[in-house]
Amino acid sequence: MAERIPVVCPYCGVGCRLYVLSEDGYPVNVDYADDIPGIPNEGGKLCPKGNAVLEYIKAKDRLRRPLKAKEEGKFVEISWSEAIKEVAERLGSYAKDDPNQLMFFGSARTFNEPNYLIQKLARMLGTNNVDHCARLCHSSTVSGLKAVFGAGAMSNTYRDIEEADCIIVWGHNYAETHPVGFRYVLKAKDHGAKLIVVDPRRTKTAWFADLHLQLYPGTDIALANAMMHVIIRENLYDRDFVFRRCTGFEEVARTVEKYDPERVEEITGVPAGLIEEAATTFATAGRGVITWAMGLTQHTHGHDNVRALATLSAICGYQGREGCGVAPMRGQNNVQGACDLGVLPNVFPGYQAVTDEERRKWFEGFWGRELSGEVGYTVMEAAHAIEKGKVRGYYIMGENPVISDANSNRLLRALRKLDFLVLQDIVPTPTMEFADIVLPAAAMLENEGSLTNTERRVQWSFRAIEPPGEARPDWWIIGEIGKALGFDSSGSGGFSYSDASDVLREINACTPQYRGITPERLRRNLAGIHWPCPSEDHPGTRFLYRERFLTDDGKAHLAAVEHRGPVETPDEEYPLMLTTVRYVGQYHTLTMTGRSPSLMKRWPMPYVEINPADAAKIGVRSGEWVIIETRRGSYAARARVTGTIKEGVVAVPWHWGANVLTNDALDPVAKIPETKACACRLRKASEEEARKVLDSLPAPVPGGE
Ligand SMILES: Nc1nc2c(c(=O)[nH]1)N[C@H]1C(S)=C(S)[C@@H](COP(=O)(O)OP(=O)(O)OC[C@H]3O[C@@H](n4cnc5c(=O)[nH]c(N)nc54)[C@H](O)[C@@H]3O)O[C@H]1N2
Ligand SMILES: Nc1nc2c(c(=O)[nH]1)N[C@H]1C(S)=C(S)[C@@H](COP(=O)(O)OP(=O)(O)OC[C@H]3O[C@@H](n4cnc5c(=O)[nH]c(N)nc54)[C@H](O)[C@@H]3O)O[C@H]1N2
Ligand code: SF4
Ligand SMILES: [Mo]
Repeated sequence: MAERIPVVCPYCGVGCRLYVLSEDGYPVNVDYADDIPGIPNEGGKLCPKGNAVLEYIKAKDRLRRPLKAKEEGKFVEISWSEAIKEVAERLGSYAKDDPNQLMFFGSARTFNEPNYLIQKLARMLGTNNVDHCARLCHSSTVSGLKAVFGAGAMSNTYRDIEEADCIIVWGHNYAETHPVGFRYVLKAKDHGAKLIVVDPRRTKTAWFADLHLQLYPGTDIALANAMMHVIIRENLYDRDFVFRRCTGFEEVARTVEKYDPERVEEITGVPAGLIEEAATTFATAGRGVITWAMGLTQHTHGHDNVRALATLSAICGYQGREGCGVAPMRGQNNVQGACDLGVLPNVFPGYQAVTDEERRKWFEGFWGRELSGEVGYTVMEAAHAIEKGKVRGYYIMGENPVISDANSNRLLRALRKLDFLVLQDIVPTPTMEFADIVLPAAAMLENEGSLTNTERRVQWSFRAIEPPGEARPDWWIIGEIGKALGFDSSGSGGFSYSDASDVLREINACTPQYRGITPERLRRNLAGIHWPCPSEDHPGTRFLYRERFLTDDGKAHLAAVEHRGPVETPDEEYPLMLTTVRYVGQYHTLTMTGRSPSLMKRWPMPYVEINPADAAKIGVRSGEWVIIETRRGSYAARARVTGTIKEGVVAVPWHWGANVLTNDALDPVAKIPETKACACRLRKASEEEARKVLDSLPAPVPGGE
C-alpha cells in the first residue's frame, strides 16, 4: 500500500500542495491534495509542471556521488569526507587571506533551512558576499517597495486578489507563469472585477483582459505617470488616505503633470483614450490590486518602475484592507524565503541591515563571531569582480548562472578565470563544466523542510522518497562544511543540527517575522502560516499595513519618478527591441522540465515571436529559422510570425540559452540586469547556419533525456 505524503511543488512561487504516493521510498505516482482546506491551490489543482514532478526526479543522470574535476569538465568520484574536507580547506584558506574573495549563492529552489545556513556560513567566514537569483528577478521589488512602504514583499494574499474589484496585471504573464494562482483572478472576474493587462504582447493573460495596454518595452514609468496624471486631474485619488498615511504627494502631483496621456501615447504606443479608461477604471473600482513580475522589474530603472506602481496603488488608497494591495508575484518556489532569511548581501535574516551596528552586534552575540558590516557583492557584481581578480572562489548552491545570467558570453569568460568553484545541485548543468567540486543534493521531494510562497505563506514539505545514490539534503551538506571549518559548537554559534526542524528553531530565534512559525506548527497546519507571525499563538498575517507602513515614520513615501527608457534603444544597426519570456510548460534553465519527457514533448523548442510587418521586412515565415544578433552575441530559433506582439518588438524564451543576447547593464539601486529590453537585429537563416550558431553555445540539458 503506497503512502500519501504531502509535499509542496518544487517549481513556482504559487506553492501548490500535492501528495506523492510512495512505496518503500520509491515514488509511484502523484495525487491531488483536494482534501486539505486553505491551501494556495484550492481543490488540489496543478499545472502541467506540477503534474510532471516525478519525471525529473527519476532522471537517469541525477548526481549521485561527490565529484572532483580532473581537468575542465572531466570528473572523478570522491567520498563525502574527501569532498567536505577539500571544500572546507579551500574556503578556509581564502577566508584567512581575505574573505571578500569568496562569493556564496543561496538557492530559491531549496528550503529555508539550507538558505539560512549558507548565509550564516558566508557571514561567519567574514563576508557579506552572499546573494541569489532574486537579484535577476525581484530585487527591484525588494528595494522599490522597501523605499515606499518599508517592506519588500507582497502586501496581500491570494484571497485579496479574489476579492478585488479591479486587478492590474503589469509586465506579468500571470496565466502562464503562475497558472494555478491565476484562478484567483478568474474568480474575481466571476464576481465582476475588471482586469487590466499591461504587456507588449497579447499574452494568454491578456486574452482575459477587459483592457490591454500594449506598451513598448521599457516605457512603464511613463504609462504609470500618465495614469496618475488622469487620477489626480480628475480628482479620483483618495484624499483622506493620502493626507493621513502618505508623504510626498505634492511632488508626485507636480511630476506627473507633464505626463498627459497624449504625450505618453507617443512614448508608450498606448492610445491616450485607453490610458484614460484604465486610470479611471482602476481608481474608481473601490478595491484594487496591482500584480507585477519580470516585465516590470528587469530593467535598469526597475527600482523606479516599482516605486511608480506602489505610488499608484497608494494614491488610490488601495492598501491595508481586504481586496487591495500590491502583489509582486514571486517566481521561484522559495525565493521569498531565501530573501527573508538573509541570502542578500545587505541584510541578515529578517531584513536586518548589516550596516546597522545594533543589529550586527546582536548577530555577533547570536553566532559568537565578529561579523562584517560592509555590504557584499550582488550576483552580477560578483561576476564582474572575477574579471578584476577580486573574487576567486564561488560556492553555488542550486543556481545555473551559465544559462540564467545576463550577457552569458561575458560570464563564461569570467568563469574561466575563477580559481575555485563548488557546485551543489541535483543534476549536471552547464555551470558544472567550470566546477572543481560537485556536491550531489537531494531534490525537494527527497528531503524535508519549510519554504515560503509568494504570499509570505510558510509551508512544510515532507520527505516522500529516497534520494539517489549518496545525494544528501542541502542543510546537511552546508552543516558538514561548517563543522569542518571548525564552527562546531552545539548552540547557535555552530553547525551541529540533527535535522531541518532544528535549523528552523534557530531561524525562529533570530528572524522576527518567523518567530512563531515553528516546525511543530507547520507540520500540523498543512495550509501554512503567513509571516509576520510574532509568536506561537499568533495566527499569521493576511495583509500588511492595516494601520501603519513599515517605514520609520509609519507613512508611505510616495515617489515622484521620471521616465527613462532602456539603456540600449533600437538604431539603424540594431533596429528592433528584444525582450525575453517564459513558456508555461518549461521552467528556467531546463534542468528539471528539460528532463521531463511529457513537458519536452509539448514544449520542445523556443520560437522567436515576430510581428508580421517586421517579418515581411526580412522575408521570413512561421517555422523558418532566424538568427538574432545583439552587440553581445548571436542566437538562433524558428520564427513564429504573430500579430500578438507589438511591431518593432521581438520576444524569445530564454530557457534554451538566449542570454547570450541580453544586456548586463544594471539598475543602480536594485542591481538587476536589463534582461527585458535591448536592441537587436534579425536575419533569415538556413537550418545549417542556425545549427552552427546553436552548436557554439552551452547546451542547456547536457546528457539529459
Ligand atoms: N512556466 C513557468 N513559470 C514560471 C517560471 C518559468 O520559468 N516557467 N519562472 C518563475 C519565476 S522565477 C518568475 S520570476 C516568474 C516570472 O513571471 P513573468 O514575469 O510573468 O514571466 P516573463 O515571461 O519573463 O515576463 C512577463 C511578461 O513581461 C512582458 N514584458 C516584456 N518587457 C516588458 C516591459 O518592458 N514592460 C511590461 N509591462 N511588460 C514587459 C513580456 O511580454 C511577458 O509577457 O515566473 C515563475 N513561473
Ligand atoms: N534573459 C532572461 N534571463 C533571466 C530571466 C528572464 O526573464 N530573462 N529571469 C531571471 C529570473 S526571474 C530568475 S529567478 C533566474 C533563475 O536563475 P537560476 O536560479 O539560475 O535558474 P534555475 O534553472 O531555477 O536554477 C536553479 C538550479 O537549482 C537546481 N536545483 C533544483 N532543486 C534543487 C535543490 O533542491 N537543491 C539544490 N542544491 N539545487 C537544486 C536546478 O537543477 C538548477 O540547476 O533567471 C533569471 N534569468
Ligand atoms: S502553479 Fe506553480 S506551484 Fe502550482 S503546480 Fe504549477 S508550477 Fe507548481
Ligand atoms: Mo524569478
